[in-house]
Amino acid sequence: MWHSGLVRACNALQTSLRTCREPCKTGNMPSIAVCVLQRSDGQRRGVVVMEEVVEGGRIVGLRFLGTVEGLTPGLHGFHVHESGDLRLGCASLCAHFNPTHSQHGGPRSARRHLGDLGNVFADEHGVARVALDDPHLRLTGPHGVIGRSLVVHAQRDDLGRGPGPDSLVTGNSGPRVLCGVIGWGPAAPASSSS
Ligand SMILES: [Cu+2]
Ligand SMILES: [Zn+2]
Repeated sequence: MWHSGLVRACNALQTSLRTCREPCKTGNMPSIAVCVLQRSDGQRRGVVVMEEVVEGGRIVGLRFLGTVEGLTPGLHGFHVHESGDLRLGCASLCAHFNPTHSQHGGPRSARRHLGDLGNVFADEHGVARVALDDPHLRLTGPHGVIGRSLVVHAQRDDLGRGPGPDSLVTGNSGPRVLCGVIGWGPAAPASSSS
């Protein structure tokens, strides 16, 4: 029976029956996005939730909140990459999200890829907390992140300050150690501030 098959698949995914059977009310437009960050071997290492920041009825940015673990202590480049294609793991996520055809920089650089979110800092336990607002990115539209991806790199992003030509392309942030596709999440819980 297809239904019991679904339930079994559900349990195999360690997802509750309730989650599988009931709609999670994403609405007609996403109110949050979610990215589960994994290693290339599929091991899960973190979650980042994205939500648009609204001030005075206007969207003024995109907030990234989450935790990533299993990193080497120190700074690690953190970017929105262009695609959400994991067929070759993190390698097929293409370059930094760059709809303005600019050069690599840091999140506060005048010239930057829109996907340039700088670095996350991993503590001595290898845990990095992500908490940043970006004024340019959105959930959807020309600057939208949904359907794209997040990548955490092995090395520090030099934010375009060099050395070498790759600084203005990748920030010399090295291999992609964690990545995940950014997808629609359920409707955000009502915010007490709005
Ligand atoms: Cu990157
Ligand atoms: Zn970049």
